Parts: sequence; structure tokens; C-alpha cells
Amino acid sequence: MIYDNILVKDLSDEIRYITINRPKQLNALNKQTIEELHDALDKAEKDEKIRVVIITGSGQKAFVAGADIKEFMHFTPEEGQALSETGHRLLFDFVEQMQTPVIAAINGYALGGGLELALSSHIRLASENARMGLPEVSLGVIPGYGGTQRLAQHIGKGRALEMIITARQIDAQTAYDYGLVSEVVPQEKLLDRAVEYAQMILRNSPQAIGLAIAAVNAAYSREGFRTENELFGRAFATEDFKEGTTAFVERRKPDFGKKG
Ligand code: DAK
Repeated sequence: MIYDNILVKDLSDEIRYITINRPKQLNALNKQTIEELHDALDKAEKDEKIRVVIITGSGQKAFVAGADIKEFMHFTPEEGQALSETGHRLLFDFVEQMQTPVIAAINGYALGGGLELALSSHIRLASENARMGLPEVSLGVIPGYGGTQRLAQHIGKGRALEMIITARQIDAQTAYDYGLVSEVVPQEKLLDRAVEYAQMILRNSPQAIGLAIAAVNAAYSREGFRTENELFGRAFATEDFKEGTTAFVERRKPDFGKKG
């Protein structure tokens, strides 16, 4: 399988390793990368032999530094809405609902859509240099790929709200203390540790694993995701969104307007 923005390699007959490969953009997720990830994940899910997928980012700096700001800053609210629908369907909800477990090996920055991808995954491991956050409100928008829902599911409402409204990044140790990642390991050991987790999974029943994932997911209502989507659309249409994303590209502090 040859893609432009991701690398796919089998580490064994059962373990597929997917690397998001846009290092110059810190592996930011543009539309094409989301589509390629979907294709690769869908093939892994349908492949009888593949039992675990490990996802990571290329280079030593970033897992995924978010959705590609330079791409989505120019979308109209209608295009944003369309991207939202396809993003969930192709990647974030898709990963969460896969019967083949997905391990996110967080090897650096996991911000915005990058953290949201890790939150959709079934297991998260982090390297010592990893940094995580949902910086969307600093761009004048809100997390739109499930972050308002899944971060609270993982670490509780209080800490999730604190991270979302301060837009701060937390380091790997804090992420561990919050219960956001299962382990923190030196960067050079991250893949080996992910493979060890994969091997633990391989000892168990694939059918039972699929059913267990579906049962755990069933506990969470979809209503919050619908609300996130609607409010994301509202934020997307504001002047603050234009100002926040333009300021990022111009490498300056944004000058936001008043409360809504
Ligand atoms: N998008 C595009 N380019 C990015 C990027 C991103 N998210 N993050 C980094 N880059 C690019 C930088 O622009 C820079 O490119 P050049 O200027 O060299 O061309 C290159 O990667 C290296 O970045 P820096 O020079 O900034 O590197 P530093 O070490 O100084 O800083 C950093 C690293 C990760 C702290 C910084 O790059 C940073 O703050 N990045 C942005 C983080 C962020 O705000 N991420 C986006 C969060 S918002 C949607 C739903 C959800 C979303 C969108 C749509 N729909 C429902 C439609 C999600 C939105 C987000 O994820």
C-alpha cells in the first residue's frame, strides 16, 4: 500500500504499524491524510490476519500537531461542517469502533486533532518528550473531533474543562497522572513497548476483544457529540476564528473580540 502522507508496515503477520508522515507540518492532519488513514485502517480491520494496529507520528518531535490549520482556516462554515462529518466517519469514530485494537504511540506533540486521534484509540502510550493539549480555543474554535466528549470520558469533566479552556499543554508525566496515557517510556523504547502491549492482546480472543470494545463504547451517549458538532459550526463562523487562525499563521498573538 503506497500513500503520500502515511507509511504502512507490518511488524509481524498480526501487527500493522502506521506512521503519519508529514514531518515538516509536524504531522498535521489534512483532508488527504484523514482519507489515507481511513483507507489503511479499513484494510487492517478487514484483514483476517491483522490483530493490532499501532499508530505513531514520523520524526521525534510530533505525534500529530492537530488538524492542518492552514487548510481549515480557509473553509467556509459549510465546508467545515462537511469536513466535520467526514472526519468523524472516516477517522475518529471509525478508530473508536474498530474491532481491531488501535494503540496510539504518542511520540511528541499530540495537540488538537492529534490528541483527539489518540483519545479515539483503545490504548495510549507516551514517550517522555510527549506533550498533549486541546489548544482550539486559542484559535477561536472549539475541539471538533470529539475532544470535548472523549477527554472528559478519559480524565473527568473537571480536568478536561481545565485543559480545554486554558488551552495549555501538559507533559507526559502529567498525562500519566491524569490517567490519559497508560505508560510513559523513553522515546527509543516506545515502539518496543507498544509491541509488548500488542503481544498481550494477541493472546486473547479476537471476537471477545471486538465485543468488549463495542460494550465499553455503548456506555457513552452520542448526544454530546452532536452538540459539539453544532457548537463547533457556530465557532467556525465567528470573527475570532478568523483572527485566531490568521494569528497562528502570522506567528503573532491573536486579538480576540468580546464574549458572545
Ligand atoms: N497545522 C498546520 N501546520 C502546522 C501545525 C498545524 N496544526 N502545527 C505546526 N505546523 C507547522 C508550522 O506552521 C511550521 O511550518 P512552517 O512555518 O515551517 O512552514 C512547522 O509545522 C513547524 O512548526 P513550528 O515552527 O511552530 O514548531 P515549534 O517547535 O516552534 O512549535 C508547536 C511546535 C506544536 C507548539 C506549534 O507548531 C504549534 O503550536 N502548532 C499548532 C498547534 C495547534 O494549535 N494545533 C491545531 C489545534 S486545532 C474540525 C474539527 C477539528 C479540528 C479542525 C476542524 N472540523 C470538525 C472541521 C481541529 C482543530 C485542531 O486540531
